[in-house]
Amino acid sequence: QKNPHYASGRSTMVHLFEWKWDDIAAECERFLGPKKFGGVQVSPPNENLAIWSKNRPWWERYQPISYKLVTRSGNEQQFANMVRRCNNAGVRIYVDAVINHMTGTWGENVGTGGSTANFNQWHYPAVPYGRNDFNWPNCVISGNDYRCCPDRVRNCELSGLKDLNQGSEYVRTQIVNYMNRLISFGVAGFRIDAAKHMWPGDLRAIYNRLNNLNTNHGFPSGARPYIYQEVIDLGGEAVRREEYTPLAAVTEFKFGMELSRAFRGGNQLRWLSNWGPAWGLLASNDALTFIDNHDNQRGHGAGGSILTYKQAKQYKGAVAFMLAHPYGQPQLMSSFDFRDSEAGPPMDSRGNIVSPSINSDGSCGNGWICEHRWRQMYQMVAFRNVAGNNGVSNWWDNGSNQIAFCRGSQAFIAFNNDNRDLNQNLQTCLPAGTYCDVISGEKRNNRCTGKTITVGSNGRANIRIGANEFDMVLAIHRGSEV
Ligand code: AAO
Repeated sequence: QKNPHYASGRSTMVHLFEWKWDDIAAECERFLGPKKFGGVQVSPPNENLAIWSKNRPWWERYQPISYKLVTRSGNEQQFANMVRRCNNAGVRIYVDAVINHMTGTWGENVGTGGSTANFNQWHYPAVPYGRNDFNWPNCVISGNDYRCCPDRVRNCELSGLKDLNQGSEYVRTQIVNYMNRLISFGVAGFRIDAAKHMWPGDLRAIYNRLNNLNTNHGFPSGARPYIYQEVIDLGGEAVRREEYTPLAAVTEFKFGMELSRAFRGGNQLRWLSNWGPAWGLLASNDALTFIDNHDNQRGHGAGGSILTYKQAKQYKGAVAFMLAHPYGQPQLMSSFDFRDSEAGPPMDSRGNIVSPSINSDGSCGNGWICEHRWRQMYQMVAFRNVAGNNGVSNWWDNGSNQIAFCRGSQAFIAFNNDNRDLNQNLQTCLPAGTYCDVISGEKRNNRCTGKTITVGSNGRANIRIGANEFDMVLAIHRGSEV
């Protein structure tokens, strides 16, 4: 359950946060497929409580009211159609599975598919769940519980969200049926929301009952769903991510925290020469890696000073390092523009999500950031695909914030996060030739719209990145020759 089952030659997924299914299907065909993205994490597809009293915040989708596939992103038929079209484009779909809990208690009680619930009775007739299906008597997790009390983290409510008892055979069956229905539609795996708040033994029982991936969607027979479990563990807590790695992969929150720190200037880039488990990170195969996620980019979850699209130069640097380095299974964040931590996606006056528009330069409009459509992002996705399984070699640094390395004889990258220019003759490990820097430009009709780099017969090249340039990265690879 640690293999994402990407189509061959692909390596990176993107979280299309709050996108509609029809838009994702189109994006797979017109952009993600051609640019060789591996997959998409989609927002929770099951019915949630519509929270009008908070003007439809993004987080209403983390309050399930049933397992019907009806949300602001679309209905069941649109979901199935999206998975089919994306798989045909070589792009896998991963579902954010909210199985720890149902809703909180609210004064309004109609879901995105029209279902209702009686929160005070723990009654969700559209599943159906009743009080016996929840941990009882109920209690709410406090900040201190994270340090002292693993049983309270698992058996009490996260933020007052009604806490399902996954130890119950009936509850397990509802969850397994929901996930297996998604597998039958062709999804390749799941993000397990709030995995920290469920017992590993219960999760194991659920995972074991999941079907193999659907061979009618191009998966090999016997393929198990890819599972990455959301466990925030920055150290010092009662629940540890190592309790979950025997089951499946885990979201590695230290990854984005350390890289954000370094690219903000809080730690010299030269220390990244041994990036990986030596930094206290999980084994590479166990780690789903990202700089920011939908929570911490807006101060939820393991918030703090995480880089986001709002600090674009440093952010692109951190993402480029993530994609250039072989460690982990990377995920890109693709956001809508937000000013406060609660605001929902771009929507009209009736609460319907407004689709991203695509500008003539390929960027998005209508309030969508679409980081994945930034040249510096999608060209690094291609870089990672070309770098393949090669390790890091020929590490160079200037003793502070200028670094460079090769990925075998396939690809070379340099970073300058110092306030002085980088101007060095460096070993690129590439065959002699003229290469197009995929950060400052791209190859179009065999011409380069950005910097060109001349690699000599000894593999060396003059590499320059000015301290005040738009980007701090320079990257070349096999296939970027002009
Ligand atoms: C909403 C309202 C609430 C209301 C509730 C019920 O905001 O006021 O009570 O409804 O009606 C999202 C939103 C929530 C929202 C929820 C439901 O973020 O605000 O609540 O939807 O609509 C914990 C969990 C982690 C969780 C994270 C947000 O462990 O699983 O909180 N993330 C997922 C999703 C997220 C979603 C849910 C779960 C729920 O990604 O989008 O919530 O489905 C410590 C712990 C962490 C803990 C954080 C926050 O972290 O370690 O496990 O995350 O605290 O409580 C430093 C530390 C770090 C620490 C952090 C914060 O960074 O190093 O360890 O500080 O103290």
